[in-house]
Amino acid sequence: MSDFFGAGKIKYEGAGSDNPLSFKHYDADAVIAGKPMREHLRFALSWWHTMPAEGTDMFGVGTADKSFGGVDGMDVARRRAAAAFELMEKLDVDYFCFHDRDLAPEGETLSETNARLDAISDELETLIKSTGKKVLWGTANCFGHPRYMHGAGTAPNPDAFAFAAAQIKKAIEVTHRLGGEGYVFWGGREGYETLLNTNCGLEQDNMARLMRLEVDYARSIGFAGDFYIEPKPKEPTKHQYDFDAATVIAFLQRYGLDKDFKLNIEANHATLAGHTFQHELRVARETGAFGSIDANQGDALLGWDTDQFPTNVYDATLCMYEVIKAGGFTKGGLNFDAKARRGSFTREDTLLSYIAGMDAFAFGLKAALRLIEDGRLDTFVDERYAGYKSGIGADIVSGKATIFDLERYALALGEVTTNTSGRQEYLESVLNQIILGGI
Ligand code: XUL
Ligand code: CO
Repeated sequence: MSDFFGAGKIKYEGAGSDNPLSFKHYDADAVIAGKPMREHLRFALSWWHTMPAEGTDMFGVGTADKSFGGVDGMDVARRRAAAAFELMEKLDVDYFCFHDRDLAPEGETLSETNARLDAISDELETLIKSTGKKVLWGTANCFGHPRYMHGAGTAPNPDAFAFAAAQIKKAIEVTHRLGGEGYVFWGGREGYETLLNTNCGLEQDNMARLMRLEVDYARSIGFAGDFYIEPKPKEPTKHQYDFDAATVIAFLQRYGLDKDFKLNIEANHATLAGHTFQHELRVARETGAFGSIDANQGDALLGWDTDQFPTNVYDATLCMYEVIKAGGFTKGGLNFDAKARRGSFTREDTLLSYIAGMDAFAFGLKAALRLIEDGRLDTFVDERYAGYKSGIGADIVSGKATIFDLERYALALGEVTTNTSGRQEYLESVLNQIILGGI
């Protein structure tokens, strides 16, 4: 194994440890609620932020050297693959996620690009076999190249649509070949800058056509993984069609794709849509569309996707509460779609960022289990809706009550006198007690 990152394997040392290169909460093989923590959490490394991203922003060039001593494109790509597996080994991260273009640079033609991807896939296949690491999901970068300036599946130019179709077909083949458990569609430029030049109806019809073509092809080659859509309301475009979980679910139902897709919910995308992370997870769970998570956090004061490593234990707890209520992950997992800050440019910063994120979610898992075991929240919610279990409430739920029955009932009632307190502050104090009690 390479030694780019310098530290040994990161070990669990418990909450009292002051060793920064240790886990305080993530004890991968400790069994809680019937399975090891690693199986509850299914952590994944995001190739794009971790391996090639050098910290470039709108105002400055990169600050981190991600060449790993390589000289040209494919040499660097191979070294990054070795470094990624070293990092996963050291952090005990079992999965990774990638875009096709994260793995290998584009060539002059699509055939050359595909050949490069195949060459890197040969190496990845060997690394996967020797380490047991797995692909959580793959995807295609159909937003970075100038050909996709107006979108890919929603491009006004059918040549761009065709190119995207071919690129995604190849990305699905690579994901399948590497044993991927999922495939993500994130609509990087599938939206618009102005309605003045946009045919929204045709664009969305075409996006649905592309998804149907790709899903059918994937199933025809034996890919049995999950397909996900990752909602995001804006950035890079002013308005993205996959705005939020509810919008995506309506889109899937409208085009008859709801049996084929689940959702990959990203925390910072929820914030950009004006929702909490928990809200998006709740919508996914209650519509049976919960699939996977891009675990990161934004900055409440900023209006863009900062993709920070998640350290907010309240959000992590409420996220894991929804995951457990959804029955846990099946093929999905917690992918850290997160990057160290531009000023945190060292390799040790990469290790420390992952440790911080993994510990926050390990803590969140334990706190969410305590919340469920404690039962006060669940009992409160059950009792709040108990009126629907008998009398007029049961008749509403069963559909037995007609509009005339309800009118008769209301007339006889005179006034509603049965409201009780929502007790929000009490419930927030229960949450505090459980979270803080677990330190
Ligand atoms: C961008 C984003 C993507 C997707 C995969 O905001 O989240 O990295 O996760 O394309
Ligand atoms: Co993401």
